[in-house]
Amino acid sequence: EQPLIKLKPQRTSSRELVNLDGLWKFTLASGPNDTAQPWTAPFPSGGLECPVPASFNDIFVNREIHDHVGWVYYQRDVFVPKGWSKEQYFVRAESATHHGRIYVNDRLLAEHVGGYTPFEADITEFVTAGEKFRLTIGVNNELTHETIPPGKIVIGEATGKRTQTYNHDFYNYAGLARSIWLYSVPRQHIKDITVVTDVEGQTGLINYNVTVANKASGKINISVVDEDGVVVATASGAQGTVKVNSVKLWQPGAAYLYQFVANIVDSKGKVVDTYSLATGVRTVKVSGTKFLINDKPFYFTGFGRHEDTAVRGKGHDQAYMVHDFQLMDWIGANSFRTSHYPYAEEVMDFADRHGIVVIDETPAVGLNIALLGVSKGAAPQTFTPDNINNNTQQAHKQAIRELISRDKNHASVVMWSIANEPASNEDGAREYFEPLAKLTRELDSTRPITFANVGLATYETDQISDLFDVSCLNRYFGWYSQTGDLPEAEAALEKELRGWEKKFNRPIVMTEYGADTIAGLHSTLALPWSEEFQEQMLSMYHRVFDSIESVSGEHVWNFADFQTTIGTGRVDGNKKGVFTRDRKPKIAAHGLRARWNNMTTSG
Ligand code: GCB
Repeated sequence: EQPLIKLKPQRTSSRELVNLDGLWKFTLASGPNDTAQPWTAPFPSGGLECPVPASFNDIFVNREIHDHVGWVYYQRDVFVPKGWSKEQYFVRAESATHHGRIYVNDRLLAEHVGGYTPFEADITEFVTAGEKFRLTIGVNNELTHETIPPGKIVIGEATGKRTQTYNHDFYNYAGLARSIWLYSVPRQHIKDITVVTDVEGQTGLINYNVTVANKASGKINISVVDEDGVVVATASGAQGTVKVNSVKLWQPGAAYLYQFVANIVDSKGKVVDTYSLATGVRTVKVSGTKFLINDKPFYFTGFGRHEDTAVRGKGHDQAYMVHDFQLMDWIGANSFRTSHYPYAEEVMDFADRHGIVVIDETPAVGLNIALLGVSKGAAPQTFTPDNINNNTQQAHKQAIRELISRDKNHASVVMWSIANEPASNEDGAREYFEPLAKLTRELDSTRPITFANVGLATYETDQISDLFDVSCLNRYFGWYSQTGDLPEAEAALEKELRGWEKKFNRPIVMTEYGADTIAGLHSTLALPWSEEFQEQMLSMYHRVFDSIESVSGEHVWNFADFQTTIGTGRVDGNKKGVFTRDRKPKIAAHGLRARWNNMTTSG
C-alpha cells in the first residue's frame, strides 16, 4: 500500500511553504520503456518549457505531444531556504496524472500511482538547507485494466503507434495539473488531524484526533477560534471532544468556519508546531426519503462538473475556479459532484468557505465495458480476470483511502461516491463492490455513501444498490433512448423513478441528466442538439422530479462543455454543458436560474 498523505501544507509560525509553480523544462521520454534516464542530467537549454499547473496535452502545437502515451519529465532547479537547517522538508505534488515520480538530483525519492491525489518526497537527508538541487518529476499517463480509472493501450497495426483508449467520456489530460510545493515542518510535528462534528442542542461537538510524527515529549493543546478571532473553546490531549457553546453551524449557502488550532507544546510551554484546520460544525444523515443537513431536508441543485478549460486542460486555475463558483451562484446551484475524480484541494476549501455542498467522487469511472460497445452481441463481462479484476479492486480501494484521507475534514463534503456508472447490473459486481462499500464505511462512518448508477442498471437489474445509502441515478431518457421524443421519455423516466422509490424508499438524487447542445443552434421544433431542446428536456425532467416525493436533488450533466477523446459521437468534446467551454450561458441556463433561485434549498 502507498503511504497516505496527511495534512495539506500550510504556512504557520512553525512551518514554511514555497510554491514551485511556473515554467518547468519539459521533455517526452524517448521510448515506452524509459531507458534514457533523463533525470540524471539537466535538460538541455532551449528545449520545451511547460507551465505548472496545467495538463501538457494542449499547450504545444504538436500532435505527438498531444497524443503521447508514456512518461514525460518536468524539471527545474530549486533552492532549499538556508533557514531550514533544523527542519524536515518535503516536495509535494498535488497530483500527477496518473503515475508520478519525484527525483532529487539523480535519485528517485517518491513514487505514486493515482492521478488525482497528492504525494510527497521527504528530501531532508538528500539536500542541505541553503543549497540548490535539480528537481525532476516524471509523469506517466498510461491506463490499464488494473488502474483507476481503467483503460487500454492499443497498438496501431501499420504504424505501431501506441494509443490510449478508455471507457470514460472525458479526455485523458495528463501532467502536473495542480501545484507543486516545497515545505518545511519541525522534526516533531503534527502529522494528521481528523475532526468529526456533531450538535447537541445549542452546543457544537468537535470530536478530534491528532497524530504526531517523531513525538518524544510535548503535549497537544487545542483551541477553537471563531470567525472574529475569539477563542471559544480549548482542550488538551491527542484526542477528545471540544465543546463549542452557542455554536454557529456550517449551513448550505451560509458557511461558518471555526479554526481548529492544534499545537504541540514542549515542557517549557514553547509551541513546537502549530496547524490550523478550517472546521465547519454540521451533521449529515439520511432519514427515510430525505437527505438531512443539520437535521433539515436538503434538496441538491447543481451539476456534475469537470476540471476542464481550453489550453490548460485539467490545470487548476484560480480565475476559472472563482468564476465557475460565481456562475453556480448566479444560476442558483447549491451543490455539485466532483465527477469523475477528486478535484483540486483549493476547490474543496472554497466550497467549505462558501457553503457549497459537495458529493465527493473517486476516479473510478468506466468500470463498464458495455458502454464501450466492445462486446457487441455477447453478454458484456466487465468483472473478469482479464478485465476489471482483483488488482483493479485493490487500486480502487487505494483510491477510496486516498480520497477520504485527503477530504475527510471538509464540511462541504456530505457524501462519498465511490464510482461512476460501473456495470452494477452484471454478475461479479456485488463481489467487487461489497468490500469497497464496507471499506468506505470503516474509513468514515459519518457520511452517507453512494455511487452514480448507470441507466443499464435499472431498479430491476442493479445488483449493488442496497449496499449504499442514497440512489444516485444518471439517466438520459430523451437523449440516448427515446431520442428527441419527450413524451415517451417522460413516461420512461417516471416509471424508472417510481421503481427506485418503491424498491428503496430513500432519497433519489438525479446525478446526471442532459442533452448535447450546440451553442447557437436553434430550432422552432426543438429538435435535438438545439438550445431549445436542451431547455425543454430539462423542464420535462423537472416536472417529473416535482411529482416524486423521494427525489432529493438534481444535478444537470454538465456545468460546462468539456473535452473528450476523439470519436464519432463527439464534436470537439461533450456539449451537454449548460455553459459553453468558455462559460457563456446557453438558453437552458436561464430556465435553471429561474427554477433554482425560486426553490427553497432545504425542503
Ligand atoms: C454518462 C457519464 C458521463 C458522460 C455522460 C454523457 O453517463 O457518467 O461521464 O459524459 O454520460 O454525456 O454521455
